[in-house]
Amino acid sequence: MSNILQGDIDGSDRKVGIIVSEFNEAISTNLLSGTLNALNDCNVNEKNIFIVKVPGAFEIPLIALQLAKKKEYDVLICLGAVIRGETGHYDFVASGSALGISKVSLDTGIPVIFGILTTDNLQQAIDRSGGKYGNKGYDCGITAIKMSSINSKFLK
Ligand code: INI
Repeated sequence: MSNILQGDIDGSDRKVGIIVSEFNEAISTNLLSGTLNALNDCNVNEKNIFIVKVPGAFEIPLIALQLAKKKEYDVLICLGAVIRGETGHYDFVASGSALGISKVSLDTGIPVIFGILTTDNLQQAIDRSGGKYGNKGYDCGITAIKMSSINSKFLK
């Protein structure tokens, strides 16, 4: 049989940083609740969770980098919602945050989970933040613990 490395969802000794955008606050708040529920399901101690609120999704990568550089966190989770409006601003904010978050993860070796909804309209964001398509924040909480588990195997 092949050797398989797979992440577990035991978060009892994990430290998690969360960066959440205040923009589209009702959506972000629901995403954050979903993430905290998932971390609770994974037995992450509340004392080991640090939350930073930033103005918009574009600001998330810098604060993710600052937290990653502290080397205190096993994993970071980025939450927010970028909703397409009438202008091209959406494209810059959505791609800026996605590329920035990916860069922080690859530059620092710390898993940084992308929990930013990018949708065409508000309803699609509602549907994915505790509505009919589930809660992306919850999924990101589970992904975070699995990724910190996998990543920890390469740190020894
Ligand atoms: N920020 C978001 O998090 N979501 C959005 O939908 C959004 N839109 O559409 O403009 C948004 N803009 C603000 C941006 O993130 C920055 O805060 C701003 O550009 C200042 O740097």
